[in-house]
Amino acid sequence: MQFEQTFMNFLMNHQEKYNRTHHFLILMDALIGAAKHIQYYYLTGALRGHLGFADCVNVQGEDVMRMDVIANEITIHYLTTTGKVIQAVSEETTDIIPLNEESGRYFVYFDPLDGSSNVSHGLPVGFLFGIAKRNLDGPEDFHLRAGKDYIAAGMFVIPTGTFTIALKGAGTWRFHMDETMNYVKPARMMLPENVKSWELSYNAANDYTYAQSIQKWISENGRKYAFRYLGALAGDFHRTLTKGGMFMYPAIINHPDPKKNRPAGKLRLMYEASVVAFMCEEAGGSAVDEKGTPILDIVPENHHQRTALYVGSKPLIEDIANILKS
Ligand code: FBP
Repeated sequence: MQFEQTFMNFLMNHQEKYNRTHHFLILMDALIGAAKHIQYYYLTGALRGHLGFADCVNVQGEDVMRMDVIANEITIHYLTTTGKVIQAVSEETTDIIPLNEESGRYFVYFDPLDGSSNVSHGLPVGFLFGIAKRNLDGPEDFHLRAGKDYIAAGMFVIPTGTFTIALKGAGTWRFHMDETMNYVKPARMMLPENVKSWELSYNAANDYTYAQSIQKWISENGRKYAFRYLGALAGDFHRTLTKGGMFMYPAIINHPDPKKNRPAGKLRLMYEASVVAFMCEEAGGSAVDEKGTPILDIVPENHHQRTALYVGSKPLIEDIANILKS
């Protein structure tokens, strides 16, 4: 019989190796529990009629899916049970969620169900999270953390049962769900240097609305790489991490209908862009915004702040960053 190392065993060894505490194990156990619960509801969603709209809009002004509400409720429940979370930020909750502000140890920023346009089709979506730690050397001022201050970030691709997590200074690791619904078999992820496997991923229907410099870059370089687009950040970035290349969601600034312009970008900084940027950097890649600024250096002014995103293999991101800065 073949037995694989479980994620929790991997993490306990990591905590022991770096002389860390049990607190983080309790938090990660809760996030794993939430992901499995969300996976179950998504897998049975079509049968149970959970894949429709919830007849309400979220703080972003977007129509909310029933599964967004279910996934958000499940995640907040599990985070609350730990007693370890100071505050949480969720894409589906307008305000910052106070949980254990006195004795909590971590801030958790999450998107409980990323890739809404795939939900009604039962296609892959994601559960994204970023974790930062309380200031243990003095009073906590509850400021919103930049990605570079995260201690961990990860994503579950649902319902494929793939879990990828990056631990600060310890790399990015991928796990797969086994027959007992445990995440097992840790594999270290490093973006491949061989450009032959690189892929580009972006919403090609929008390319005429991007900055002229980005449109020019696409026309000069687009055909050098395979093109793939799932329409869910978790799924698309999952491929970028495996194959190399670049995922991008540029600012939309030349849309014929000015109301559809998104000069600040579409994706959310704290629980989408910083999460994939953190995982990408721990896997040897990088990520920038529309000004060519490293995503992990951006200090949020608002917990639902948006940003443009270019993430992937360093040579491509450096190339794009030089164009964006010029
Ligand atoms: P939410 O679904 O969580 O709002 O996330 C935004 C998102 O769906 C990303 O997952 C994806 O990369 C992008 O928007 C797709 O946007 P578009 O449909 O404009 O290509």
